[in-house]
Amino acid sequence: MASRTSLFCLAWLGVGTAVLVLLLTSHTQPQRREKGRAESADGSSSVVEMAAPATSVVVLDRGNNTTCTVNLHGATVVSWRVNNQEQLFVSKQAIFDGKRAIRGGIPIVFPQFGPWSTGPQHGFARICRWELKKPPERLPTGDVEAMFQLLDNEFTRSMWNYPFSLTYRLILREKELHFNISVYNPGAETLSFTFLLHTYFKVPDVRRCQITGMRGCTYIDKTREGTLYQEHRDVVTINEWTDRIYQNTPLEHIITNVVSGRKMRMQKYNLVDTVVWNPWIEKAKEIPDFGEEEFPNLVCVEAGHVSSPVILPPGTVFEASQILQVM
Ligand code: TA6
Repeated sequence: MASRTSLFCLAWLGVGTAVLVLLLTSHTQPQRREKGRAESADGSSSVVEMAAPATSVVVLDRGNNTTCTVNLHGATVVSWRVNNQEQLFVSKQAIFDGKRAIRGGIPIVFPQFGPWSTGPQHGFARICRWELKKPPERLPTGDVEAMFQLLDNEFTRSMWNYPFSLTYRLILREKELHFNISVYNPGAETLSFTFLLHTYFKVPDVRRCQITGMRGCTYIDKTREGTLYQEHRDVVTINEWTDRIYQNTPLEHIITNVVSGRKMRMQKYNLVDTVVWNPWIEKAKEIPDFGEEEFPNLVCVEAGHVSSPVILPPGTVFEASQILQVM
């Protein structure tokens, strides 16, 4: 005969799941009035439904004030807190209307990096509503895993008329966040696309940041008409408008002087390029959902496959991953 406690837990689990299913229908961003919250039995997750349009946020909670918050709009990671320290930059002017891309966090760029003749800059993945394929679950290691999926639909096919399945698995560890991406081609035609994780790191002062791993790499400088140059410095620093696509970069970068002066390690697999961006003073004024004074507090270091397209024959899968680690 099952004990009273286990009966109680089972009952609570049933309730938690029911609420979870109910709430995955709607909307919006933390600043807005909270309407409902569902916690999972093991405390590893909550889905927050807000009282305004159109997205849900999914929270992976590892305990010890270590959380990762994902907005289903674009499956955009909008917060990663390690021991209560926020690691990602989100603009105070960011717009959470379920339509435009979120200015900050980690937007997903797919199937087109940069300007696009048949669709918006940086593709549609960051402006589509994604499905929560697997709600956050605590793993035997104590880490928390969740999976998100975007399938082709009428909207995506209006710009890119191909079937695809894009899956995004996140694992929240003690001081690490793991991203596992897979693109499956279920169709009869070969796909050609570019992909990037447009990561906005929060920093006290970008002028004090250094990024390793670019020495010897060629880069396309978008601040100088896309001219190709070679990087000769051991560490890249930022003291002006910077917008560079570094090609064939190594598997690892270290970014110094991120939150509270710590270092951030970025490891990447099958993401052969690294984009480094900061709009600086003048460009910041041109970005409507960005505060003019905010440019010193972010550095974008973006792992991607952008300088040449991924060619994906029918029935095959492209897999890539990134690990961010607070050092
Ligand atoms: O990744 C760097 C970049 O491509 C820059 O050229 C700049 O445009 C930035 O992305 C932001 O793009 P967005 O479309 O989000 O305004």
